[in-house]
Amino acid sequence: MRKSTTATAVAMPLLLAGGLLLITGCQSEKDALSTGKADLAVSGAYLPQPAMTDMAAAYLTVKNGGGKADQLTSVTSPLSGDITMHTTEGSQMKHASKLEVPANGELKLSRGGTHLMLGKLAHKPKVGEKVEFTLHFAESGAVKVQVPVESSTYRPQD
Ligand SMILES: [Cu+2]
Repeated sequence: MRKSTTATAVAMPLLLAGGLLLITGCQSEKDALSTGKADLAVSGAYLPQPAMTDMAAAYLTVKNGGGKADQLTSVTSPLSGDITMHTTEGSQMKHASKLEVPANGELKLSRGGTHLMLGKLAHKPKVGEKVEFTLHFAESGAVKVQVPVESSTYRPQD
């Protein structure tokens, strides 16, 4: 008896090579997350009348009502060709190359804390005078502020 072997035809399923093209939308997550913009407002600015003509300090608050952080990167004024940003750690002042203005938050400059330091004054500022400052922000660009000169002992009411 002859054993017949029947070739079993194995039907190979034909894999359609044409893959599905996943059509992905063009909207990027990044766009969706950065819809917020920095929205800055400067308040409470003052410059205590300095005792000397070579140096002064100035204080202000920058409020950010927007959903994106910003950074104060430099400050200029006709009163001083040498304005730097300082933070205070303990009794030491440290130079800061930029100051963060958090999203939906504020950057507060105050006595004993973060402040603007003005050197090489063009003249000695007097009480009642207003000094123009230009604050330069990374996101929001230049913001001009008129800063009143107050008495040397002036303290803002919070
Ligand atoms: Cu300082």
